[in-house]
Amino acid sequence: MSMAGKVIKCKAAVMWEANKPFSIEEVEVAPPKAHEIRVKIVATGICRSDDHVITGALVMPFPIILGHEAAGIVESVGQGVTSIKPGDKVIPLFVPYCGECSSCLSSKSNLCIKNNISSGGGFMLDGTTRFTCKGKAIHHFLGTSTFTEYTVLHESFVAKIDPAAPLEKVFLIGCGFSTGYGAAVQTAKVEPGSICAIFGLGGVGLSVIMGCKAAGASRIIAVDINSDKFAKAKELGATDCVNPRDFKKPIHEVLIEMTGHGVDYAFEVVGHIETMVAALACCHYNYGVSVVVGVPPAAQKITFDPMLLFTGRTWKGSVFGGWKSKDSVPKLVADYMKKIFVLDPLITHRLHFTKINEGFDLLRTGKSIRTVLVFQDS
Ligand code: PAD
Ligand code: ZN
Repeated sequence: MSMAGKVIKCKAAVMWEANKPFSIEEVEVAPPKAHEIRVKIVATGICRSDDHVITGALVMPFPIILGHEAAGIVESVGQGVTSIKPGDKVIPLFVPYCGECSSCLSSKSNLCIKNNISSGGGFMLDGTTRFTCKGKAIHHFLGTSTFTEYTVLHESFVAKIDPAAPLEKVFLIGCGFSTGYGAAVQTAKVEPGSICAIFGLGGVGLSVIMGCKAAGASRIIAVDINSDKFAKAKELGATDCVNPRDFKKPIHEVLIEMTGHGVDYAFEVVGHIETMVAALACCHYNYGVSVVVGVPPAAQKITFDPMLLFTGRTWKGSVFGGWKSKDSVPKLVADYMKKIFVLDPLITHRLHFTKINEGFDLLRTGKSIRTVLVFQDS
């Protein structure tokens, strides 16, 4: 029976307040309004950015349905949606593409002004929500909200992908893989022969390693305080692995000694201000480029020696790997289908969606890279 135009009742993982477990609830998902799309989520990954909301490092309004890295199938569309139809396979986009704003029109940027990150978010573009639970409106997250059987997305937050794509793999193109890989090939534009350092070897940092390798970097130095992450980093292309806790001196000095004058490109993929400064300081004193990928912790400020910039280093940030999402996501899916890169090594755990709290424990204890949550019982 078609539910188009009707409210769908389904299960979702609601985060009622900060620092609490998820609670699996029955929620009501309103039909899509004009230019919106209702999607049945098939697979969704657990990313550290979701956890940042729970801890308060990324400030969002509660109650909220988190989740932003996913793949699913269109259930119904609102008025005026012409490019996507029910049954299409799609990936939600936490960085939208409206195609009209100064960022979308510029070849230099990808952060569409309709993004939900810098605005403090929590709502659809019209300022309302499509989720209700126990009579309360539940907030959206980054225009996506994928820890639910059904979600509603504005059409500028959706990319249609190859109908043959395996959703349990390509969900990673919705965040972790594209963010890391793009930070190397798109934001930094790593050249062949470069020396790179990557701070933080989660799903995103390991994808930076893949990007550096694909770009032909000659030395890829992987940095993490959890040495259990080193085997996978080496498998994906790291040439050296360094644990800052094995040294008395600061990590940037260790990296400068290892490389002579510092690295060509450094990537901060943790989300701590200390590693942001270390990733700037370990760059080549003249032309090194440092890219902030980790989400900056709320209300913390950085103090650093401006001489680091004066002498020629560049400091930049990268959201969603610099990709213009709507255009690039289908292309990245096509590249995956052509086996240009792999995703399997990043997916270490598969759990039923109702075990979401177990999935977050695996992330917090450093045991998982990516856990994929699935909605089918098998
Ligand atoms: P993760 O938690 O799986 O990986 C982080 C890694 O950092 C872990 O392996 C930690 O052991 C390691 N780590 C912790 N402290 C240190 C330290 N002091 N020095 C070196 N390593 C350390 O996270 P993830 O890979 O899912 O995400 C990484 C960051 O990227 C996180 O801040 C997330 O919010 C951010 C992110 N940014 C974007 C974007 O668009 N810029 C997208 C997705 C995720
Ligand atoms: Zn993410």
